[in-house]
Amino acid sequence: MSGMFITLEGPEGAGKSTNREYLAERLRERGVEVLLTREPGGTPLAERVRELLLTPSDEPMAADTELLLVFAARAQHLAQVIRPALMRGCVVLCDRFTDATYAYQGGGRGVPEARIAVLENFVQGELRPDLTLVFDLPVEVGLARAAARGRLDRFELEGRGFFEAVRQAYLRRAAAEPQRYRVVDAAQSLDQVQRDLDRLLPQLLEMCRG
Ligand code: T5A
Repeated sequence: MSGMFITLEGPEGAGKSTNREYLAERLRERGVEVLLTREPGGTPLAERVRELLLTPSDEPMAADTELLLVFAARAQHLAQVIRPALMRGCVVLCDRFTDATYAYQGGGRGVPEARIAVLENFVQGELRPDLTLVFDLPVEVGLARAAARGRLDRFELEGRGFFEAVRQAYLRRAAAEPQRYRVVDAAQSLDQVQRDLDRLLPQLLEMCRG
């Protein structure tokens, strides 16, 4: 595949969506063809699975059900959107991907990593992101930003301990594979975060063109 697959990760309210738009603009200004997408979701069917995952319900969702729904949506997204875009040579900027599964279902829910890895290999084959930006910030700051937007989704109703485990899982993954991950301090002002992204841009462009 000739394109490049960049994922944006981090806990709630870290600024992934805001900065995904910002990065896409900077890349497009320089003539790069960019496709923006997100998980869970990214196709009409996968967006319906997203609704199942995010809508609060009286029936508790078993951790394995959640895990399988996340990967079911991902299989559809890969088949319909991500793989075709990479084949066309696009840069795919995706708001969350399988690192979120390791962080939320693994770190947050306690699903063993080995079980996640089996599904990762089954659904993705050898496909992994070329680069992952982890927007890191203290849990309270992210939750306050998410709460300021209004109604909370099924994940945002979890307690502080859940999100602390999510954050630590992201940081562990980034530390274990520094060549793939860049950790961005997302607690800074938006201007400062975007100045940090500007500093990453030459390296991104080199990867896109290389
Ligand atoms: N999930 C997902 C899993 O459990 N497993 C998986 O495998 C996958 C793929 C998806 C949920 O699904 C779970 C994780 C999630 O809980 P989502 O809506 O995609 O939900 O993800 P959220 O993190 O909930 O999205 P948010 O919109 O809350 O966070 P973002 O995208 O990180 O933040 P953003 O850009 O929308 O910004 C939030 C607010 O903060 C402000 C923005 O203006 C906005 O109002 N903001 C800042 N304010 C001050 N300073 C800054 N630096 C700011 N940056 C942004």
